[in-house]
Amino acid sequence: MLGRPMRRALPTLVLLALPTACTSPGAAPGPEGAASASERPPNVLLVYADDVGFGDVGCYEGSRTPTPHLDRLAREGLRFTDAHSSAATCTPSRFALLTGRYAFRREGTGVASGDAGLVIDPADVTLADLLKGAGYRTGVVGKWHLGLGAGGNDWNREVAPNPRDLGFDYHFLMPATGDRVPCVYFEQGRVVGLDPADPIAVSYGERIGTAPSGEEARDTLRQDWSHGHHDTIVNGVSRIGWMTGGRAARWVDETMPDVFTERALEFLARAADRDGGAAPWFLLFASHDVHVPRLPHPRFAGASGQGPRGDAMVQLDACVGRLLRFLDERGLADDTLVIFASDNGPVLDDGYRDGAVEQLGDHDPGGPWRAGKYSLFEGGTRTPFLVRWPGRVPAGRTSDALVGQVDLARSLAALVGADVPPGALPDARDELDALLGQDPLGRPHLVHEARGLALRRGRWKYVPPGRTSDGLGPWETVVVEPPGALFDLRADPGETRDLAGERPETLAELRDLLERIRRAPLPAAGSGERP
Ligand code: NG6
Ligand code: CA
Repeated sequence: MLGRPMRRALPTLVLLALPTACTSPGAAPGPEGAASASERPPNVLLVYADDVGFGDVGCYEGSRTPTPHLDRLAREGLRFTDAHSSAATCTPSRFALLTGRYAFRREGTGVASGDAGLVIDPADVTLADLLKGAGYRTGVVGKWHLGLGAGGNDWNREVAPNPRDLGFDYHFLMPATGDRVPCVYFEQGRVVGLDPADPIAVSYGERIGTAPSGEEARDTLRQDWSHGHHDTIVNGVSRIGWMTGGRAARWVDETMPDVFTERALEFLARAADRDGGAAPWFLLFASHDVHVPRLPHPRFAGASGQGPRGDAMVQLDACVGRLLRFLDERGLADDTLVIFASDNGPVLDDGYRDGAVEQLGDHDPGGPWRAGKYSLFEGGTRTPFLVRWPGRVPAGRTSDALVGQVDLARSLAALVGADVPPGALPDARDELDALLGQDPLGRPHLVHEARGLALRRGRWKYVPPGRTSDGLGPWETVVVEPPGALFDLRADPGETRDLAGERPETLAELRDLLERIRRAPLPAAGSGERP
């Protein structure tokens, strides 16, 4: 037992926060009459990166990429070494992050196409619902990839349901991914900048339109494809899926991070000014970097020495720098919990020939962990995770606690004193103590989803029999023979020695535990129980 109440009441937080908030340097006084930080829970800025591996952030082992702003978060906060996305791809990770429910429990949570319907049921309680219910102004800016509307949408009209039905007051999004149509921005239920005289149409079945495809006009492309990605050409790059019209609304990849950052800063300025600064805000800033296609702004060309993939990482870091500067300039840094996380592990060639493999040099995107995106090995989900809250989270420390993104909703609900209705966030535990650096252990066990499910329990990792991918793209397929593989991550972080034959009882325990979790959420959420 962890030996603390399941849900902390806000008054406790207020008492704890008072001494540090009063003495911390640099805390700018709020506007006249505004509530001070100590009277309300913190703002929450969740920076969610795309395909950023453990070793892609400068302050992590293996990195050769300059990321001064993310390194600053580590210096001023906690750097986690055993933090995980819920899955090794985007859609299921984002689903679990927002709903506190493992994605394998819900059909249709695999990588969503660009015309998929909303993957989260508006009846589900989400992280945004809980924070909004606690008085937060809530926003999401960036990559969504959780479907919109009923699916097969008419993008010329309002598309609903959308994030407004999931607790977000504001959204400005890329609907799916950069490599999938529709290649337009979507704000408050509508495509941005659409000319009614040039309606947009999207198809993931029949080809539409007469423009040459990426397969036919391959020699005209600004970035060649290596697998898939050879349908409609937008901004000189071919994508997955077919799209016609909507020309004035089409995005330019190179300016996308600036567009997202500006929309985010506008949201933050509005939210920070609301009620004289008295009400807290939550922003999910979901960067598209370093997902493909990687077309960073020309001002980042050569910034990493690793080609476009590393340059996109430097670009992401610069966006984080702009958001942090806003907090500094507004005197909000001490009142804001900043979290940096990634939706899955790293990948090099993910469908475009952008030099990621050839220009890698001695940069190691996965750090010490095996494989990356798509894999059941550690690199699939073990990703960078930084938490900064000056005065409340120890600065410059490292935590080896086992942390899962599936717990964020319940842990943040506990932080702000929000009531979680029975049955909501079924797989999420209140792991706030681990997030704040007060519990060195974190979760007792964690499911890892790729094509199939693996399980962590303490030092042990169970990978079931079957196929999984290895490497960082191009991939190899590894076949795990029955009864599955068992690794001791403490002794063998690289998952090189299968102990299935030596420790059959441990393997059986993990396999049985995974089966119990698969059948039903376990243990009772937030009970603090350690099996
Ligand atoms: C794959 C795409 C890949 C990427 C991935 C989703 C092909 C050949 N590959 O199907 O490029 O888009 O889906 O990535 O089409 S994720 O990070 O959004 O989950
Ligand atoms: Ca991703």
